[in-house]
Amino acid sequence: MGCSSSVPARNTGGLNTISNDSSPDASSKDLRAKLVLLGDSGVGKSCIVLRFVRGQFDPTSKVTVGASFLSQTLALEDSTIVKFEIWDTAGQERYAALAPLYYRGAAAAIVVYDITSPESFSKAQYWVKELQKHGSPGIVMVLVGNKADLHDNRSVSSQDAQDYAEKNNMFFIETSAKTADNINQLFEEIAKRLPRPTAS
Ligand SMILES: Nc1nc2c(ncn2[C@@H]2O[C@H](COP(=O)(O)OP(=O)(O)OP(=O)(O)O)[C@@H](O)[C@H]2O)c(=O)[nH]1
Ligand SMILES: [Mg+2]
Repeated sequence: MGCSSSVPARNTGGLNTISNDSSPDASSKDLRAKLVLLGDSGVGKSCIVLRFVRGQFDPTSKVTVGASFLSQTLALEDSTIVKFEIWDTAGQERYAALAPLYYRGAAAAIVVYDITSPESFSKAQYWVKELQKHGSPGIVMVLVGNKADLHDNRSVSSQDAQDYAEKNNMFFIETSAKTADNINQLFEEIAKRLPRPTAS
């Protein structure tokens, strides 16, 4: 199981404040956003990132160890360029204590479950509570039901997830890293919700 990319995991030891290396010609509308993915092991976090960053799906790669870092830019319709600095965390229980190193200071969090796994939906709720307690104030939180291609084995209803998301002020979307369904939309919706710098 696993879709960790072949990019080596970069461990920053938790020093994950966003550096200020925007190029001199960067437009003032351009945004940089630290984004973290959280969720149970095997729900498809690494596959979602790999699909978004490289347009690939690799069903044979490994579980994430610690965390891995990737970045990707996205151009919005209003011509804003958003650079996502993405921390893909490891969902295995033994890594749970590391999570704060990655979500601290994050502008957005994607909490992922697998639509065929009620346990993973419970785990997602655990991460939402943790982010509410310890995440940045105003963090953009998104609930993602992944593996939507496995709808024949669905065991978390879209309605339940939508209701939960609404109660917790989250955007909700179902995706498939395998078919690429809703993957770009997921990141576009996050980009639209990021706070814009106040005009000067
Ligand atoms: N059918 C289907 N399988 C998927 C999808 N996304 C991921 N998978 C499979 O689910 C397994 C786990 O995917 P990963 O992306 O490695 O899971 P993860 O959440 O990163 O797991 P950890 O790194 O351990 O936290 C892999 O075998 C993937 O091929 C999807 O959208 N549909
Ligand atoms: Mg992973």
